[in-house]
Amino acid sequence: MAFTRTAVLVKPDGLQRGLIGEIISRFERKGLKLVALKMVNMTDEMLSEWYAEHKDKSFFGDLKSFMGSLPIVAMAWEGIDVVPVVRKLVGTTLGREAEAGSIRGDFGMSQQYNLIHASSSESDAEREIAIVFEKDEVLGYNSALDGVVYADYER
Ligand code: FUP
Repeated sequence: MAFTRTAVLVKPDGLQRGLIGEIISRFERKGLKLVALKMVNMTDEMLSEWYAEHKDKSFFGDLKSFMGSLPIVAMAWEGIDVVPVVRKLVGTTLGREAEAGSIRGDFGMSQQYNLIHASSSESDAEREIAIVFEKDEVLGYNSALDGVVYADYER
């Protein structure tokens, strides 16, 4: 089975709410592997590229100014089927409707202030990781947990 990567951002509201550790901890406990991590001030140019699919939406400008208002915490996580796994842990977009047990469901009430971004496909993940990380900032490695999290036949 293929190990893939996904991009995660803890958004400005997640930073302000002190949820960085909580969010990282949930992915760690799930058995995912952290392969890149840094704080970034997202520029308007980066955000226009990040949210290109929303460029004609009414909330585009507002969303970009929110996302650029404070640093975000950018991460890349690795695992089998990691894109859908992380989306499930994150929950649906609107916090007050998101499933209890998910990050947005447990901590969020808003649509825009929804704490976290997670890539929606493998191609988006590749594109997004390249927006925030240089190639040499994404660090693959053998984790001691690899053989505990997955059975041999799965790897
Ligand atoms: P998600 O994939 O769950 O992060 O959400 P979407 O791709 O649908 O939306 C991207 C971001 O736009 C979300 F984080 C929330 C934000 N948004 C608004 O700010 N206003 C809206 O009316 C809709 C979405």
